[in-house]
Amino acid sequence: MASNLPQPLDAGLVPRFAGIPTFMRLPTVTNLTDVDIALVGVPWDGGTTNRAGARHGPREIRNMSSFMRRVHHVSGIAPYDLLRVGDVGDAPVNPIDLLDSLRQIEQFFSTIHRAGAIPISAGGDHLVTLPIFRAIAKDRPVGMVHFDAHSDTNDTYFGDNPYTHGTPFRRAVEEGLLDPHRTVQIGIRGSVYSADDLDFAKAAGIRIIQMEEFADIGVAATLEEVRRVVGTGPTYVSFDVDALDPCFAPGTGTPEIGGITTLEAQQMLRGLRGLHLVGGDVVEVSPPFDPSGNTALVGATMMFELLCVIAEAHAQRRTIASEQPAFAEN
Ligand SMILES: [Mn+2]
Repeated sequence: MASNLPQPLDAGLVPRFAGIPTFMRLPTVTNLTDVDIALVGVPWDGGTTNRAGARHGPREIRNMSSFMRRVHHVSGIAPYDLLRVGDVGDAPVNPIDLLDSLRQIEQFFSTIHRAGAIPISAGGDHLVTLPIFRAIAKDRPVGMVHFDAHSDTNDTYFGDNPYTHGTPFRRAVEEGLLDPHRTVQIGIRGSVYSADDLDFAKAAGIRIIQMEEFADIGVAATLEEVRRVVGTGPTYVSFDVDALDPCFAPGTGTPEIGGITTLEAQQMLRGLRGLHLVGGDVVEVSPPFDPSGNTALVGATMMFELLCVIAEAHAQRRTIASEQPAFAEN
């Protein structure tokens, strides 16, 4: 079975520093019906309000993803033995036109969604999650596990501009794409524009686990709360690398000190096993602020962590669907 599925380049035959860099050294896939999980780049940072550069994220994450191997060392999950996974390339973008980019990204992800594949994406700034939601959540809202230093639920910037990387989840709630009652934000911290910055999110019903609360209750209790909030419904995972302390991930546009460690973040992603996961992304890796490449390595590693839990969830749903067609559900 496994031999029929796309596999990463064999590091025993082709050394990790050789070859054309794709996500996880997987084959490039042009026919979207050939994959169950589509690894996608979204090289766009037109929603960035401060330090730009995340448009270069997908290329560097692809490069550093050559460090990933085939099997998860804790869970034992071997994603490439479960499902067809491939690198479907980058969403088309327009670096000088925000609205055109949102349209093009949505269109690309709609094609992936219609083909029946689940997207795991590398941004790009955090606004890219909005057109992804417009593509994959238009039939029913999704819940979300959201790692971030910022709630990204502000209203407008620079006058009345509704689309920045500080606003995607307010728009997603307004558009009925994101169910706020099934949304949990982890790691929120840092100074705010005004004391009422989080009022919209709280009033909408989003569960905010501020960094200070996370530091108090720890990984296990946070995971319990995550499970309580998102339940069994379709759930998306969005991982902004600025959720991490900048000593682990300095290469990002809006760093905030006092953040999550890489190990804590990995433990939390591993703890999402068994949820009804329908996609995910890693955003805000900004290579111009990442001279060592470490933030891109962190991004690639979190993408692999996501891939493992999402592949397992998707494969289990498939098995259930094939045994009990009445319960088939995307
Ligand atoms: Mn964010």
